[in-house]
Amino acid sequence: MNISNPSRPLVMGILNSTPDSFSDGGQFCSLDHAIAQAERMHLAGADIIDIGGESTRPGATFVSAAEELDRVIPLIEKVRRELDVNISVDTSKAEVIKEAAVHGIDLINDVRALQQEGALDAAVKAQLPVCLMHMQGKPENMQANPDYDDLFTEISKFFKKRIATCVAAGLSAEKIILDPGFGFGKTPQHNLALINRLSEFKILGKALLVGLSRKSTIGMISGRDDRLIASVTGAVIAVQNGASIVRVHDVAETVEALATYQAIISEGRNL
Ligand code: 8Y4
Repeated sequence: MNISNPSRPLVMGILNSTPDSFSDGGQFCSLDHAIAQAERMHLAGADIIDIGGESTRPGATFVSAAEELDRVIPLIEKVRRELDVNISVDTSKAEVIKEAAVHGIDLINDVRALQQEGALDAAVKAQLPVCLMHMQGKPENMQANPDYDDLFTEISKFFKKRIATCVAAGLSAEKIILDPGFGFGKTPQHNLALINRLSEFKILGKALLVGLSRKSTIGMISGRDDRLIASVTGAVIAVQNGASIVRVHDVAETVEALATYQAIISEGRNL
């Protein structure tokens, strides 16, 4: 399967590797917990497991490269060894890209679009598919006052510039995936417009990735705590509007919803 040009929509399952959050005296450490979660997502039909060691939620605190490596590399190693699934590394750091590439990952997922020191160089050397995401501002301040002259023009301009820079540095154009960055320096209205008019980015000729799962804009729609139905509905509409990859927490539910969508648009030819 070609991740940056897939023949069907792919589901990327989110694996969080926050250390110690599930430790209960060594009986069931965070590594075991994360592996079990990865296995569940794989069985539920995830095409890609996204492994990250840095929180990019609004206001999250800085994580060093050493800390990120500690969280992410053991997980990558174990998932690679135990599951036949694509692995993406959610990172912006050159050191993490390099080390993850050594362990045979399949995709670099960078919310900072390879703009951090050394990241582009590391990605070029790895020759892996890359997801370049748009963000206005930085995680620390991005939700303070999101502001656009024209949302789609500004994001498209950013994409074109990053594509040009990355290709000039030696990244292969066919390996680039674009992501408008739902929730990253956007108001709820911006976020919903991005999904509604996602197809406008297709002109750039790249696969599109969208991550809206359980984000606060999604929570505002139903007011429910779990955000499940709103997340799954949003994922289906993103795919309908041209997303090639959806990044989700609820893999089983999203896979079922996308199978339903596929059955309808193929009028049952897939059944
Ligand atoms: C609840 C759960 C509320 C999670 C918020 C969140 C994206 C991404 C993230 C995305 C790509 C997040 C790493 C933020 N979002 N990568 N990463 N696209 N490509 N927040 O939209 O999930 S982290």
